[in-house]
Amino acid sequence: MAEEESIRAYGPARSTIKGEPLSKDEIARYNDFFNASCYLSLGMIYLLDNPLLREPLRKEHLKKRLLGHFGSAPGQIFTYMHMNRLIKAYDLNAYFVSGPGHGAPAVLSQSYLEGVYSEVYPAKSLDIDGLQKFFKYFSFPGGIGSHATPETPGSIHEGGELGYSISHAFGSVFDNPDLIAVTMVGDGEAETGPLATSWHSNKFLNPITDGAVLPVLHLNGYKINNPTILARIPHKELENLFLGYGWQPYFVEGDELDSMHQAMAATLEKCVQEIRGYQKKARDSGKAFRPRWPMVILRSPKGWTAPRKLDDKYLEGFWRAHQVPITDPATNPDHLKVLENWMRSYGPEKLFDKNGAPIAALRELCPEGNRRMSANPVANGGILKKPLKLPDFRKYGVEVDQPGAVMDASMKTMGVWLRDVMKMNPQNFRLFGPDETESNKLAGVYDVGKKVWMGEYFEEDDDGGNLAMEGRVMEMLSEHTCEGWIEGYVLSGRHGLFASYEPFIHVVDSMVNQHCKWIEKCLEVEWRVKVASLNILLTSVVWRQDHNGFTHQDPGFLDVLANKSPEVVRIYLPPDGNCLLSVMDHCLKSTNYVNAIVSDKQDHLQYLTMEQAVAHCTKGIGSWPHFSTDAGGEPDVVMASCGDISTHEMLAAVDLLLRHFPELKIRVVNVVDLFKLISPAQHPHGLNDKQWISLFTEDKPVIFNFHSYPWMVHRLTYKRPGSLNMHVRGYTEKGNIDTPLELAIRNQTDRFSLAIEAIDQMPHLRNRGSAARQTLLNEQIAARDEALETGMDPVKLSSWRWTDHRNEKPDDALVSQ
Ligand SMILES: Cc1ncc(C[n+]2csc(CCOP(=O)(O)OP(=O)(O)O)c2C)c(N)n1
Ligand SMILES: *[C@@H]1O[C@H](CO)[C@@H](O)[C@H](O)[C@H]1NC(C)=O
Ligand SMILES: CC(=O)N[C@H]1CO[C@H](CO)[C@@H](O)[C@@H]1O
Repeated sequence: MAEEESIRAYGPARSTIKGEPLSKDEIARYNDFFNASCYLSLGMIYLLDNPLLREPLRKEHLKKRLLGHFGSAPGQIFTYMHMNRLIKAYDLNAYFVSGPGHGAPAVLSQSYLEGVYSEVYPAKSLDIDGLQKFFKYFSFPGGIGSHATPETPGSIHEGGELGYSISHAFGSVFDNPDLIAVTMVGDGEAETGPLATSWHSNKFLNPITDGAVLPVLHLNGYKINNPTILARIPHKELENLFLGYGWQPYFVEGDELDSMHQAMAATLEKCVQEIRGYQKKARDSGKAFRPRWPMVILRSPKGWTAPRKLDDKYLEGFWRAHQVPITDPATNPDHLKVLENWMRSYGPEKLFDKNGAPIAALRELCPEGNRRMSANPVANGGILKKPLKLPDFRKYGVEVDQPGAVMDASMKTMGVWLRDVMKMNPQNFRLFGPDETESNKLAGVYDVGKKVWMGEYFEEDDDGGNLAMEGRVMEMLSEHTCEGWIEGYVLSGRHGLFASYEPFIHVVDSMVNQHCKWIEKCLEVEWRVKVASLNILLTSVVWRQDHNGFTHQDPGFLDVLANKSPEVVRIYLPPDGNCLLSVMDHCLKSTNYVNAIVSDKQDHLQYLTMEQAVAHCTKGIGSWPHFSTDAGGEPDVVMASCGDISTHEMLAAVDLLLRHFPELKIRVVNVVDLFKLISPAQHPHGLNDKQWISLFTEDKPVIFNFHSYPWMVHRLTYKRPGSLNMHVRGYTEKGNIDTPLELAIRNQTDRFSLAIEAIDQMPHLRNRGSAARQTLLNEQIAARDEALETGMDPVKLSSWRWTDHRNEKPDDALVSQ
């Protein structure tokens, strides 16, 4: 095997870019800086006391539990410090994304040496006491986590759940033309689906209006207990892989430090020059293009600078260096000695002055002020966030002169408003989605913001493709990448909306989980300023999947979200178009939440005027007197609903009931804000029990038609007064290729099932109701038969419209045939 094709991380540097930009003296200083950083990383993992080893190391100085990861740290440090040289030389606006955030000692040590950590946390001062605390609180109860958590200055990416570094980084550089996100990608991380697909983000980056991501693929060869795939394929194959992804990979490989410094310095400089060169070319000419953006492949040993072996076990350059490299120093005196010698080999007595502060020569290698990567305000995006300018949604509403009798497309209406949101916020609002904007009836936005596309173009693309080099809509068929982009975009101080098919948002359940955890933790970190909410619009919902069938029926994302901390999640199910507008307006103004908004994309009945909708959505839950017959009195039954289609069937059921039993006192209740149902002790939106009773009563039957799985409503209303009277219908995982009504019948959420349930729950109707019950059952059977026979729902039922029953004299009411 030729020398340059070796896939081992040993020996003098082998690099694509040749050059020796550093003087001997500089190399010496970089060695010191690297050693100081590695020392700090080990100190965090091991030392409770004696932080500068001014006494012989004794087991009492060690933390009782040894936690954290060393293996990843040296390579990350190496990259970070060499980027500092270029930030200073070129006055770059850059920050660092640590893909394997478990290598947090790397970024924490850099923040400490930059002085940022002490500015943010004064107790962790730049002296021996501060250093002792800095070490102690790492991965320690009451301290900070062992990843690049929200407490970490300069981090927008925790890197706990692996796979999102590249998509986060891209999200942060969109519409940030000066910014460079230096992004360390773990070679283990690179095996994940989300990371693998995110390399394609380079087809969506505009060199004029966006900044750049500089990925550094960290081939340290191992994961926890396995080699990594990318580190064990031939050199050429690896190079070709990244060429195929459209990147220009530059290799830096080896472990001999002096030559590695030269290689890394030369390579990163080449990358920075190329990035700035492409940007200048595009910006000077005004012509955007897709360059082959540079990336670095850094092949260095895992646990670089650790002892090569501990007893007869490999350590440096092997998976055993992944976490705590020497696990038993407290009980094994020989290993304690090895650890001490190792730590001393970095020369802490030379690197820290008599007060325990890093020597000036180290500090001089760091940039200043906000150029320090851990001080970059982009990583505390709330500081940079400007509120959106929002057009008055009231002006975009649907005209509702006859409630429940007008059909309109809620989503399309909202799309027009969204278009104007884009128009008024051309640089800090984007719409993200996996190829569904058109299908989701949001195409109105293309009038002002096209779909970003830096790939090749065909003539036909002009035919409604809406592709453009510059645009506001980000579409890639990867929910992971879309979610990562919007997270990065929002966390760096901007605003966005992610529109997804309801069933396939599950693809990013776990990413949304992680984002919820991040923003929740941020609430506890004083210096973090709130960012915009992450808004997820769920459409193409479970109840309208006529041609897609069972695979496309899954409303369960709401269950996932409901598990998250109530401080950071909100769930809205607007029943009609005016409510959707009101809810969207609210969500785009809100901060620090994940908002899920569920709304179908097809034409639906409209129930509320704009004025009523605003009042209803402000309350989040309410009775609808214009659909109720209990005016001022006790209801016989409460008919409740949550969700647009569920509300439609529920009102049709009310209509059926009133036709059969004109004297019935029915109260119609609608829920927009799902967390109104839960106890206020569990969610700030929850109704108290008095408010609850005023809507649902404590002794009358409640038939509740829910958009999603019915158990969720039971779970939210557990222990509510009268909760045993609550009869919830929802999707029960029954589906196929169905007509809308037939699908509802299968899940017993159709008007007949609801009306029958209501009859069954009213004791005074049990005997009298028999005839009506029979009629309803017959109608349901006939409807189902017709659907199976003709492929269509009976027109009489699908074209059902609400008629006002409130002024009917009993005789007016038609008893169903
Ligand atoms: C999605 C996900 N799966 C599994 C893990 C558990 N895990 C933590 S570290 C690690 C190995 C990571 O290897 P790599 O990305 O190469 O990081 P490094 O070698 O720099 O530590 C694994 C599997 C995780 N954090 N996230
Ligand atoms: C840096 O640390 C290594 C041990 O990892 C040691 O061999 C080397 O001498 C140190 N360099 C300096 C300049 O002290
Ligand atoms: C046909 C069918 O499977 N119907 C089911 C619909 O859901 C209810 C519960 O709400 C089940 O009891 C039915 O069996």
